[in-house]
Amino acid sequence: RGNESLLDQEGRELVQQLLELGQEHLFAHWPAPGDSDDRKMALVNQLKQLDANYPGGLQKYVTNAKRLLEESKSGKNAFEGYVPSVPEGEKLDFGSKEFREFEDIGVEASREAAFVLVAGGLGERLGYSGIKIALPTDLARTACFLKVYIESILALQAKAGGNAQLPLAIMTSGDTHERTLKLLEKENYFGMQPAQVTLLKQEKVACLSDSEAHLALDKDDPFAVQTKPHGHGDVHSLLYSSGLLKRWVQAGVKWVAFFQDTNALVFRGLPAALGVSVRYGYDMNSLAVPRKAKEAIGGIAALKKPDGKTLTINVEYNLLDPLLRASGWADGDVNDDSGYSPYPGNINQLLLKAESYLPALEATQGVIAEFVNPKYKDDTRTAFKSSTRLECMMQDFPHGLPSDAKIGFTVINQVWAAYSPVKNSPPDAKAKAAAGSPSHSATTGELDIYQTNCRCLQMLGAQIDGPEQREFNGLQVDLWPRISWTPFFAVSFADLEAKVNGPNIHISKDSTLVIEEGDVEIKSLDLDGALVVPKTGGAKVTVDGLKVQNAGWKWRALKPDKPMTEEQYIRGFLVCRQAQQYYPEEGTKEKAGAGQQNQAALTH
Ligand code: UGB
Repeated sequence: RGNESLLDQEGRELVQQLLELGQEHLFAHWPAPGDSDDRKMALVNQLKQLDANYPGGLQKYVTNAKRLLEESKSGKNAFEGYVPSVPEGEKLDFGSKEFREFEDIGVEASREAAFVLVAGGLGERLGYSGIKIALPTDLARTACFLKVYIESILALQAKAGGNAQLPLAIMTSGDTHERTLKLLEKENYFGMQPAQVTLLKQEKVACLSDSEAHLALDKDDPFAVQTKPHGHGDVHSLLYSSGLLKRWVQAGVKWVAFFQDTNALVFRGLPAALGVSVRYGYDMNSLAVPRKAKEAIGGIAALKKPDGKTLTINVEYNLLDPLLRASGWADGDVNDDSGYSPYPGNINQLLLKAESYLPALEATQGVIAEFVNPKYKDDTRTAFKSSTRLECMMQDFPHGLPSDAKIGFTVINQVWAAYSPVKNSPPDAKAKAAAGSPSHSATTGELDIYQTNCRCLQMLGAQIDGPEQREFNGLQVDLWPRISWTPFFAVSFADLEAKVNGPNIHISKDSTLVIEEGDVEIKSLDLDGALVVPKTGGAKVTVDGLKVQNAGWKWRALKPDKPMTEEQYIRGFLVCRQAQQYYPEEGTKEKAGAGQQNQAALTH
């Protein structure tokens, strides 16, 4: 009371609205006018911001929160009464004839695709202080994730020919926005036109302190509301509220591909999955992996609802087992004869058909499915251990589609081929591996790139020796020859097939091959050591009859008592560059720093 005069019209209306929503506690402690006025204004300004950031404003947020908290309190299972079955979809062997056919269709369709990278998360779980997309994908080529993604899109764009510019949106957050922008600017957008790239910044949402959906005030500052991230599902509302999806569709975009921040192999599977979307006309298609029963990733399931309609959607692993048991499968979530669960593993790499995505966003404003996950103090399920908030996940999008929408999946049967994200810190990765799960570590994220490249060349008839069994950060891993190339060299099997003559290639097990130039043909090569094909600035490179023998580059396990960088720590190794050959030799200057790195490496 008495403080009304401090507020403008908008502020007064918002406060009034919040009072009607039972949020008196936000203002009850306010002293008389003249005392702490600037702090009161700071709170009202923050509330205005929170109101503006959420579709439907704080009124809608609190109303949604009350409903979801009520459901949570009563222990309602989101999938109660639903009967799961295995949805329709395609399972492909990486590199098979069928895979390549789908890939060809997908590469062709990508001329009408737009790409969305969700990169609002910080690397806390990984034990990395920077933004994850700035991490090198591998220490042979040392290109960062963002560079690999952009190069892949540009390589697809080059195939589209003409003036095509495939658009890229990057969802950032307060934690990652500035650093993402700086990285792009510093690297000249890695070759993209700045206008091709749109950054969409997600904002945090208000925290809730109890089951009545009271907004939580900051413990140290009674003039501020606590906030937390709303989740990667924000990407849908941002594509809607920014008008970006609509503009893309007007410009002819037919497909929208979503991917996560640290999976360097995503473009190995995405074109084939796009081919599957095209052939079957999928409104939504999830690139997926074989999933071990009970593995801690969601399973994609077709759920028959009590009204007879079917919803194909990701079911989180903790819900899948009880759902199966409740529907008559007494053993719950178990492997079938293939040794895997029949429900494919969700990896959040999604392909949406723009024609159905846009109307779904317009109908829902992009707020598709929220949930709340409070940690209760006791069985009364009223008070929380700490504040909670509404969250949303991008894979829950099927809730926004009509019930006759075509939703499918594309599994790549080889787990190493299209999904090896960098998510877990060394101790967590070790624990996961010990429990028989993929470690999803920086170690495997890098080594799977080499494995995939080696196996691609093997499929084309090359003789690739190895792998060697090694231990890094306590993980038992296969170290294949370190083969890493720019996507301009090969973004598809068809590219690779056209550029290498497999049967005339031999690479020994401790070798490294780095290809930075796109226009390279390998007619014959015998490599035992390290070979770098640097950027030539456009001149075609033909490797023919080349025999390389040198001391090469060594992947050395770290010694814990020696100095190391964060990038090395999370992998458990560093690279000792002992000797290499450049071919053609003019490119050598670009690698002048290699010697310095070598000095550090020698201390290990
Ligand atoms: N992200 C954002 O952009 N904003 C956010 O608010 C949060 C995240 P995590 P998560 O790959 O196995 C997902 O944290 O959420 C970005 C699926 O939900 O790495 O634990 C973030 O930057 C799960 O079903 O993953 O689990 C990153 O790029 C399963 O598929 C992405 O969202 C799991 O990934 C994912 O964030 C998996």
